[in-house]
Amino acid sequence: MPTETVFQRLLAFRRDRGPGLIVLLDPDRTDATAMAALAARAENAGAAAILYGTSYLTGNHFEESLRKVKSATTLPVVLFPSNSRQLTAEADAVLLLSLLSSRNPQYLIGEHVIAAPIIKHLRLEAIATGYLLISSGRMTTAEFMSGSPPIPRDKPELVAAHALAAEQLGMKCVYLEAGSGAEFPVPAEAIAATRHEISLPILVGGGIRTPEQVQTAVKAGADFIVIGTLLEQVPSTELTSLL
Ligand code: 1GP
Repeated sequence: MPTETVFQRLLAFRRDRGPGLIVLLDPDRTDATAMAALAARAENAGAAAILYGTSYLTGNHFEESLRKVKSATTLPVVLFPSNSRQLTAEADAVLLLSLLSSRNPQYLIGEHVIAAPIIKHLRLEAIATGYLLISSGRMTTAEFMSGSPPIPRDKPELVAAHALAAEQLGMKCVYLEAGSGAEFPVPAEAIAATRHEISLPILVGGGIRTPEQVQTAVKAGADFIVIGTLLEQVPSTELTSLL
């Protein structure tokens, strides 16, 4: 029997259990033991998947820590790389992000060309993702590193048009990103406008810290909510209370 891909698992999760939580683990900000414990808790709380990656990568325990995370959970562990240095066969898949809100070719296609033979060699499942940065109150690492202004948060129609382009380009999902630790999460209007325009799964993340913010995003049409900083800052957060 052919093995189910990670993307198929996510679609099945959404179909059978409704909108889900995805927990982001950042190896630059959290040590391996704490990440493994978080991964186990995420699974017990019914999360859909783990994202693993960081916006810069200063440490040198990337693979070793990932192995520890993998050994603590049966959830799919999906790479969330900011560049081609963060690719490893230890993961189950890679969220292959094209920063469609940018006009910087390096993050639209340049990094992907560098990564393509590596992804093939590692036999990693690539989940092509239209990645849209949306302004969130202050400059984020992703904005600074990519040299790309985010889409203004009061232009939901622009967010939706970028998402529609992602769908027409054949991407598998769209990620509306306010940036890790964002002051304000992605506005409900931007999520709702995107939901109205496309049928692809929509991931929403950045600055989501309360059950109300999760509910707002879900009501607006998000399929998966990504949570990172909250769990680093308040590790005891009850994940089940968020959804
Ligand atoms: C960042 O969307 C993710 O890429 C998660 O953001 O760390 O603010 O939860 P937070």
